[in-house]
Amino acid sequence: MESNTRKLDKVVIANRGEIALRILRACRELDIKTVAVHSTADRDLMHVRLADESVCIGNPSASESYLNMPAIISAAEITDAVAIHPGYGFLAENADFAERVETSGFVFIGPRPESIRLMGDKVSAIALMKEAGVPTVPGSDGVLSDDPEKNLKLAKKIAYPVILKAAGGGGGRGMRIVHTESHLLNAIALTRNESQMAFNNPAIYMEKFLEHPRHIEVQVFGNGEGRAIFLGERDCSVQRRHQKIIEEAPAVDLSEKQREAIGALCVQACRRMKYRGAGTFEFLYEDGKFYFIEMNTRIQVEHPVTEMVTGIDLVKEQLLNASGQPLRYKQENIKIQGHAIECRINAEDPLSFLPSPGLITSYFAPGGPGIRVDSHIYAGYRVPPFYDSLIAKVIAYGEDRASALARMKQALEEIVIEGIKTNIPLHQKLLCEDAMIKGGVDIHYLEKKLQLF
Ligand code: MV4
Repeated sequence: MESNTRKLDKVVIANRGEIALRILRACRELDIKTVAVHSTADRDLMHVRLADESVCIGNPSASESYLNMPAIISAAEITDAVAIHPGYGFLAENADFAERVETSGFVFIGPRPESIRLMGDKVSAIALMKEAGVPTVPGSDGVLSDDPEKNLKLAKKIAYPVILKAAGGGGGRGMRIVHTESHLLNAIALTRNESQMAFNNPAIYMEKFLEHPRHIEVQVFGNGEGRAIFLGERDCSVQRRHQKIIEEAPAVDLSEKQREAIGALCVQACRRMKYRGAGTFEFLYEDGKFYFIEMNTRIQVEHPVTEMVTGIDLVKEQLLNASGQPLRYKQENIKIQGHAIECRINAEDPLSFLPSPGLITSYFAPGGPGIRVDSHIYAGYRVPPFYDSLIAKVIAYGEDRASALARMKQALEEIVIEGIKTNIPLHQKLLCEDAMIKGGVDIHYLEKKLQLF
């Protein structure tokens, strides 16, 4: 064994549901032992059953279990684990958690705490991207001042509509659109207050509000020592209330030249911060131009579409990186081949979007060429009411977009989930829409469509 590699003997999976099972599968492939930590509501999760060991860490409420840092670190201590994988959501982008994991002597399977902190502050993230040459939205170039005259002048220069965002926000939290000058100063005061309340940070910034963008994100992977690669992009524009429901790779109508250019800039930014592990640069894409908005320092829900078109197992790479292995891929060897689409299956009413927890009485998983299902459910499993309603991800791969779409349609015909309501009928309806068949819809498409249904 090389001196810079450590055996990742045992990993704590600090998450639940499909991603916990996804991480367990990657660990098994690499002969890494697993510890499932779970709440009292999650004893029957599939990955708890499959894990080498499991530790109950608290009550159903996430704040008492999956967000309970001492409980998770204690579980790592008593099981003699080496590393902790946070998955997505919960503590995945909590810099304090990453720090506590490392000061407790464990490997945090994710970026260094400083990177998480830097990207968690949206103002410092944008500043770093600008330095690296990544295109950003025209805006305040830093935190908004307290000078009303200056702010009025700035907004006029940017031109209305503008958007105010909390430096501590992200993912759609702490934003306010301002359409006219007469509303600006009041809006600034309100957004500052909300920002202070929600994020304990009154800092806000201003951007030009883009009215009909697509949401395109770039997947990167860094070795933590200044080497990084990009793994193409994903179009995640089909969303409602900041919850994505369909994602695909590659983005339609993006030229190879554009892809290479934006990818190279993201790699530059990763090099500058010696970024470690998997990360995602979020962009708005409008009129053929990219505008950076945020960086996510975690493995994302929609990572499978990237895996399908690159042939690279991102979770396995995370584990290998955490074990000290060098990056196994060179940029020139990464080729985007074919097309992949993911439909997120949620336990919810397809029209009202109200959660629909309860007992799954029967389950049949779709299959056949190009179909992948990432899910933890089984017949007899009870979906608890305490967490996110995501119960499965159906991913369809094809040699081109039409083929992936055809396979997805068939998969949604085959899948059987009985006992609870799901959004499968919504997916089936959407995949028959002309705009979806054509591709390239903007971030407002779904919400507008739903008003017509
Ligand atoms: C924007 C925007 C338009 N212009 N910024 C929402 C989530 C957060 N990540 C950033 N968001 C937006 N920022 C400017 N300058 C529109 C959104 C936005 C959005 C972005 C991505 C995906 C879905 C969205 C839904 C509504 C608004």
